[in-house]
Amino acid sequence: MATRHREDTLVAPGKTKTVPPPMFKVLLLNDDYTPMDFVVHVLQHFFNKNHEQATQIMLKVHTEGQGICGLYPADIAATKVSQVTGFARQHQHPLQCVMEEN
Ligand code: TYC
Repeated sequence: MATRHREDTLVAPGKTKTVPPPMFKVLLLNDDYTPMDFVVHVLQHFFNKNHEQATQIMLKVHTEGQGICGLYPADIAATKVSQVTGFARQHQHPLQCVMEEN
């Protein structure tokens, strides 16, 4: 009796296509009330920045109004926005975190 294995199905080499997922920027927006050290902590904890990188991004947001925390697929970006917003509200800060398609 013939047994067919999945490995028998050949795909021509070089013809498989992987389509990259749409990517989203996660941004922090400036406000007048959230403490600078809280924003630095958020960037370190949720976006894996070191203290120096986090400080630079925070200062960019503070002076220019917004700054990029990272670039992620839609579901991960949405989770970051939700986690950061929840964390800020728990601490009664008005910090805004948003996503936009790259
Ligand atoms: N502007 C705030 C202050 O002066 C600091 C701040 C930076 C707030 C970045 C939000 O996303 C932000 N305390």
